[in-house]
Amino acid sequence: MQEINLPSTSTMLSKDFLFGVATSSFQIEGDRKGRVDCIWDTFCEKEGAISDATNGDVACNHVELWKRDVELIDALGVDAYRLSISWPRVMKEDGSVNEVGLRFYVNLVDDLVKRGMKVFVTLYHWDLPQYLEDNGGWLNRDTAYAFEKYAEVIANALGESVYAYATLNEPFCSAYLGYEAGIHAPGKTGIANGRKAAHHLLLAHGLALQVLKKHCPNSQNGIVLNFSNCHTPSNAPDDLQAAKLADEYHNQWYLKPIIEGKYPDVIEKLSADDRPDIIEGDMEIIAQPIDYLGINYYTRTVYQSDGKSWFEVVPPATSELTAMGWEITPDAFTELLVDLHQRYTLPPIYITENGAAMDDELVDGEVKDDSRTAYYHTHLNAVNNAIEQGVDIRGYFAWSLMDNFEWALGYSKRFGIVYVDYDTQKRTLKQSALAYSELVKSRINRYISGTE
Ligand code: GCO
Repeated sequence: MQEINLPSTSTMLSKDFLFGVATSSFQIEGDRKGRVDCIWDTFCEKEGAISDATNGDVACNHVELWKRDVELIDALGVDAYRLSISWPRVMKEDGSVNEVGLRFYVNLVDDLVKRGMKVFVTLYHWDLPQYLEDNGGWLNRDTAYAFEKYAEVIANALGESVYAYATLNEPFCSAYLGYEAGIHAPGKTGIANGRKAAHHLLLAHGLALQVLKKHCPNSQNGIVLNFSNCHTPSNAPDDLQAAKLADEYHNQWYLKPIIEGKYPDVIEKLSADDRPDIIEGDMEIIAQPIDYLGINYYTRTVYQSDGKSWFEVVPPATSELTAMGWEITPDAFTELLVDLHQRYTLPPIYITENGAAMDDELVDGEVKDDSRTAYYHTHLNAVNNAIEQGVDIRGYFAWSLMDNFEWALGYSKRFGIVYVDYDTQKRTLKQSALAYSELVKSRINRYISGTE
């Protein structure tokens, strides 16, 4: 069996470094009747939107099976679990709280805490209540204020039993994929829409962060952003310029406002109509200090000039791809972390997602996913390399605990370290889960034997 190893001198093997697994509400929960509709329910009904024409009605049936899932997480030996809360399970259209929905999360967090687990809660992992979308969703500034109210409900209910709160997960995906490229819910398109949604999401982040800091000052309060290096096929000045623009447009657009209170220069290239409306005071709300930055990383992207002073994606040329068609680029992960560290004054970092979809097969009760284990091995070592170069990284979460609803690709892509049989809801640990668990548990043996 393929193993995951870190150098014995790695600080990642010390007690303070957290290892965890991650999931999100819509991708695993099911129990649609226990909540109001969200934009993903609507999107799933749209012809051709989801490649296998599935939806989140049942998913991993986690709302019913959560106790078993928590036992599974505990058995892996991880220190932390990252989950997200379904806004439509908690807030009803009239602004009142769905007490049954809220209780679900209170019980879940309670159980995790009792087991000694650190709980990372994301408030928004893309499942916007449909009633808010009906009023414009993230194109409507009011949605940011609705998010602030929802954040207050959660902060009051869960309080500081949550180790770390993230306001948003990957606003890039919500804004760009959802409102600009149209491949995620709600399927809107256009630059103006994408940029407006991004600004309102960042505003929502700032407003919710204030709430979290007020009610849960001892929790770690931050945000989760995704990054992909912007590489070029050549060193031609046009391509280098294209990659710089892509980096500003897709990566720095979300980080720079938070750390430095301003959008990157690429905003100047947009027509006045495409720029977001920034009201006085917005950037100050967005730029409040965060306690930590969550980074999600999967792969690099190669860009070239489109010949019109803008950028376009160059499809991967290598055969080292995951089932998503994403290149396997661990060195680029180190490069990215070091680069962000050099560019900005950042708070401590958690790697809140990293992992790979592979073509898994369950044979005789086993999933021999060596390629996924190898991915974890190389990417964990990439994190270690970044730490050695001075980047302050405090933890790592595997995406994902278990196979789940992979958005526009439905159940066709499996990211779990645990295999889910969607007919029986049986969970089976893949070999990558065993290897990850072994790595995590090997640390405990180190503390006990005092070799740390
Ligand atoms: C993301 C999301 C996850 C995805 C994962 C694989 O990073 O896009 O947080 O929900 O499932 O990334 O695409």
